[in-house]
Amino acid sequence: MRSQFEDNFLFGAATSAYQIEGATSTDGRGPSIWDSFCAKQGTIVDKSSGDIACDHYNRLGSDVGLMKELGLSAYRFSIAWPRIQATGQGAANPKGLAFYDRLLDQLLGLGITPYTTLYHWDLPLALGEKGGWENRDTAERFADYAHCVSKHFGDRIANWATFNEPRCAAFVGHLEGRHAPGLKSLKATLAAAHHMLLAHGLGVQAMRGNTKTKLGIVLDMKPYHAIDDDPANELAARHGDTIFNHWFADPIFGKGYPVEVVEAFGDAMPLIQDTDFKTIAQPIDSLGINYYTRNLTRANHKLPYPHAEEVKNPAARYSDMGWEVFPAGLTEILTRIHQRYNLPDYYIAENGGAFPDKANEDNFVNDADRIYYMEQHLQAIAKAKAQGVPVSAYMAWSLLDNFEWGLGYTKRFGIVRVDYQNQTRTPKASAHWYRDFINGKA
Ligand code: GBH
Repeated sequence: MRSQFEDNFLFGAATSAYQIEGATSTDGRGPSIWDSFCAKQGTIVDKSSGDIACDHYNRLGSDVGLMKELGLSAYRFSIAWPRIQATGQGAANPKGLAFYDRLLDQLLGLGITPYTTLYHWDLPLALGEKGGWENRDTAERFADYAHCVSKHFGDRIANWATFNEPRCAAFVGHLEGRHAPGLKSLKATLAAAHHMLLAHGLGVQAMRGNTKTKLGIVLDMKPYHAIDDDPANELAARHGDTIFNHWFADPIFGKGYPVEVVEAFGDAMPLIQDTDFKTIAQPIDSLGINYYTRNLTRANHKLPYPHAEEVKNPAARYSDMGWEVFPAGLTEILTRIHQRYNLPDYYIAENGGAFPDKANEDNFVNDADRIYYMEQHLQAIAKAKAQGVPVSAYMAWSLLDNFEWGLGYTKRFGIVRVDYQNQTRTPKASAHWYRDFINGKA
């Protein structure tokens, strides 16, 4: 199986700052919208927060050592904007930069290729209080932050993504209200979506002169499949698919918003300036895709546009998130996206599953479900590669069990178990399997 991937194909794991770092007020880190969201009642199912999380901030050395032991050749992490600029603007905080300098030194010293994301949802609270992503000025602030980190870290980071899942940040944060800032407004959602896209374009512009390495973005994607051939269901699936997979990608790759988006939401859209689409469509070098599942769809006109209701597949396996395990969807997404946008490079920035892990008294987890999941999805990638899609890396989500946003610590995605009582890390069976796979032994 390893032989279906080139020798220089990177096999890594991914994390994000707020989900693992903890140390939320250490060394000059300012508060983020997630700190204040978690402090509100009724936001996080187990009333937890990322205050301590995996305490990664204080366990950097041993965590990177663990990556090496597991044979990883790449690591995708995110930079916490409020560590770099406590209020989202002004001079960079030297202690914040120093933390990521240490991380990079250790990764590079051990031959692990660093991939980074500048925005994995932890907006500085001071900017949140000025309207957050509803405020167009936040895009300018982001460009300034992007300039600052790219100038400092330069070519030591092999692959830069401006955003992680802007779709999720816009919709789950501003329409569903389950993520920070917890709004339920279509107008806020559309403004946030547009301003994040604008921030992406301005950010790429700001970084281009500071680094020769790859610039891009990470989008979440999943195919929508109609439950049967009833034309109403097929239409709902088609519209759902466009909204989910192309709303963000189309403008980034120079096509503007899909017509469906403009038709459905035009009246509630924020002010779009003439040059915005040109700014958003900066050439990029690499697209990261987060893939977890598909959406099996039935039309339901009681739901807002795209009137797509997700239904269960009685024949399928499901993860602990209630997501169908559907590896073929990853081959489909990769081949479709390549056909439509024809990019020079793709990587899987996240893929993995939460499963009801049971640890024994030694904290060991025999997570056969996760091994099956990873193996099937790696095979799905190999299939897309055989059809000519240039995929160059795979990042398992996640290196560690961590803070799963609104679901707190109730879901475990790690290939390494974290015992939150004492912060012990124990590689699960999947981590052993992954190491063997990477070494050509599985
Ligand atoms: C990715 O999002 C994220 O990039 C990553 O941070 C996350 O840990 C991972 O997937 C697994 O979910 O908080 O109650 O709204 C994919 C989109 C975001 C959908 C988190 C599920 C959790 C439910 N996911 N969301 S809730």
